[in-house]
Amino acid sequence: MILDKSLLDQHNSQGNALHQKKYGLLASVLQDEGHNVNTILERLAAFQVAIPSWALGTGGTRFGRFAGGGEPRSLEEKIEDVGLLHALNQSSGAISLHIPWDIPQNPKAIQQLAASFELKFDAVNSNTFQDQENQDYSYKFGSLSHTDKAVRDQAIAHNVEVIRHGVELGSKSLTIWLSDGTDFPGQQNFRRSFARTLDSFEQIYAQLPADWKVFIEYKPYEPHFYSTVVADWGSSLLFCQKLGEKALGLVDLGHHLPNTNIEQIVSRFLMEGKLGGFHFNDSKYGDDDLTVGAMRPYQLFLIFNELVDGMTSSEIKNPELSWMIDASHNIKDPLEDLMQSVEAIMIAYAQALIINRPALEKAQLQNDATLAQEILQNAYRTDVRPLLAEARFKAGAALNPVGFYREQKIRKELIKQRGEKTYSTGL
Ligand code: AFD
Ligand code: MN
Ligand code: MN
Repeated sequence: MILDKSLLDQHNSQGNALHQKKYGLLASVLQDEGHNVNTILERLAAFQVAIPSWALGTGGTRFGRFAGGGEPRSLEEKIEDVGLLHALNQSSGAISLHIPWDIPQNPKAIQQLAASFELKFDAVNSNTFQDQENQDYSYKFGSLSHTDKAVRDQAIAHNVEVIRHGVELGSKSLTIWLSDGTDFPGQQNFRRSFARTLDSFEQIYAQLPADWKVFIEYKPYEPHFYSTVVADWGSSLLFCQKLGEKALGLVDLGHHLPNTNIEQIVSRFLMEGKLGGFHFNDSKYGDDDLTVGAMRPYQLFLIFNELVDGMTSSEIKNPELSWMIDASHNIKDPLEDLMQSVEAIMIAYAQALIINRPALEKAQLQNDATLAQEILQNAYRTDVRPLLAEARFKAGAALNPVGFYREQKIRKELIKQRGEKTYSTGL
């Protein structure tokens, strides 16, 4: 669906008076506090979060899936949906594809379509956690870590194929989430599974184009419940260090055991220059894939505190990061959910940008925990939403993306075009 720009202008002029009131006050307070508001706005405008191709339909659980209506039926329609999001917020300028759920049949045309919406292709994702029709060997007992070389070779070839698709689209990285693991103690030898996986990773790594990176995502459990080959950030970092410069860790916020200090993990990865990217989502229990910021916005802010520290400190030499959402859910309209997720990410980023860092450093040196908390929470409790709205306004996006989407009854329109019972590929 192509957005009629004049409707956006109308929406913005209606909301502008109230917006200016809120923005004007916030901007003058921030200015008084010594911040350069224009720099903040520029940084917000430059921040782009990739939308995963598998999040545009209502996900589901292993118990079932409820069609949301008007879901994209093809890769082309998925790109149109991301294009729509990007038009509404100007912060979703990339798409991350999952292969084979979304194989581009005509890469040139797909690339042109994406470019028409000003979208780029972020990391491509391989899938060796499901068996595909007509594949020779099953991944029931693993893929890149499998005991049988023939299965490993098949999984390696798939990853190389994914790189090939990515190259055709202008992608620059491959994300590997390896679901391999065991369900029972004694089922596998930990050391040998690691060695086999490393060997498989090395073969994939050898096929990476010179300007590509590979992201190694970790996850402690699910679909296997006793052990996972790449269980945690330590395992991910180990693999990456052994592989070389182009291998970097990927943090999915839902892939930690309860109460894990994720911000400290982020800091460690950055310290070693080994952080590749993020899969944003939120969770109460595990890999819940809920809307970003729905459960633990303070944790997200603390993570961004580390990220901004890492991105601005001259001591840190980390390559540029890939920001991606990885969420799929059962009950919300996927586009509304994604708008909320992007907004939550931007809020955390903006709050982290207004932390008084020199004061925080001083408090830390003086072991003043009270003051350190005051400084952090002063930023966290600032309502930065007018900054985001202003950045969007300047970029020609909607002052209130979800509001606009509802005013214009966009889902209803999509249902009219695509039908009530449509299922997009993904989990
Ligand atoms: C997994 C991982 C991973 C993968 C996704 C598939 O987070 O990134 O691509 O689910 O939906 O839990
Ligand atoms: Mn993920
Ligand atoms: Mn996940």
